[in-house]
Amino acid sequence: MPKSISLTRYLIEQQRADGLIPGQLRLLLEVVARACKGISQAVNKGALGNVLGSAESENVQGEVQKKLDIIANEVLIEANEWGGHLAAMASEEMDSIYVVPNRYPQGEYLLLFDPLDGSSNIDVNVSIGTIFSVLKKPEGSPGVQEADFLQAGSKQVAAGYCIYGPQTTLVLTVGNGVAMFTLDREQGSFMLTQEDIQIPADTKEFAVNMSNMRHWDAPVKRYIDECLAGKDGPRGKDFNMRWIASMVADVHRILMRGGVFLYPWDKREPEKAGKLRLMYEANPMSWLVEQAGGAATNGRQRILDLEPGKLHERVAVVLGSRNEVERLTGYHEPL
Ligand code: P6P
Repeated sequence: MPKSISLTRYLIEQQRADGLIPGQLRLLLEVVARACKGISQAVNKGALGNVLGSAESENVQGEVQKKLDIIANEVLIEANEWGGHLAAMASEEMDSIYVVPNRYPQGEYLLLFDPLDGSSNIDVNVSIGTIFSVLKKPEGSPGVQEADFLQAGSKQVAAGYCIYGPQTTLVLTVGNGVAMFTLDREQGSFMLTQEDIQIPADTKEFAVNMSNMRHWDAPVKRYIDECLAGKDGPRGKDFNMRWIASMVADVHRILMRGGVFLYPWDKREPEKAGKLRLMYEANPMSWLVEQAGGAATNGRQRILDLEPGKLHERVAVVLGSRNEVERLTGYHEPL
């Protein structure tokens, strides 16, 4: 791979090669990447920038917001509202959609994001990240309303995340495989460092919050028990466990070396189906994982096939190495 392919060059060359990235979408992705650079700067300042700690407010999920949650949300809104490529935005941190103000031209895309996922890790200096998903505004829809966002994950035209860890790394798909760009802080550019990322079909590593085990349904308990039984059990191999409690970091590890990630249904809040949000966490991550050869279900159905009923809908998530996801999904009764 030539050493110096920037995100801009990559997107232009993809646009030429397969037309998957119309000009407006390329501009949108470059604006999102620039916003992630700004968020990375704020995250990296930490205590020096007075950005740690809670903001004394709650989001639509009823979660206490961190200062950086709000900063990241504002950076994404301000970066994207004026460019003319978006009709509206939706965020984990905002109750309702944000329609591009009339003083700016409206575009054909809808941008959804979790501006800073894993924010419980901010104050303890553990990797966090921005997750984003791009949909097209339905044709002929006068203006833009929340219902325009309620599209299955299979309708996404772009999805990605930016992880703020030892490196700041942007991982992106437009439907033609998964590419990774590492931020070169001297140049201020995201540089292509890996393309056509592939998740191994098998793994010996699972990621789940084990403290919730007593609340899971039987198929998930069976799957994890078999992993814990190791080589003397039905799986015939020992498993390792990782849980960073930051979806971006856990999914990034799986894209880099395989594994299976579970945030399963939990009997404590059965109506919520799961903790993670469908539109701006599960859908973008599921598309990335599928584009890298993995699989993603809610335990029974392909996540990307789920028809959303609400903007902030939650979902159970099992994603990663295809053979492991299919095994666990197979333990559930078909619908
Ligand atoms: P728990 C972070 O708050 C998040 O939404 C995901 O990033 C992460 O995978 C999960 O919640 C962690 O949840 O219950 O283990 O703290």
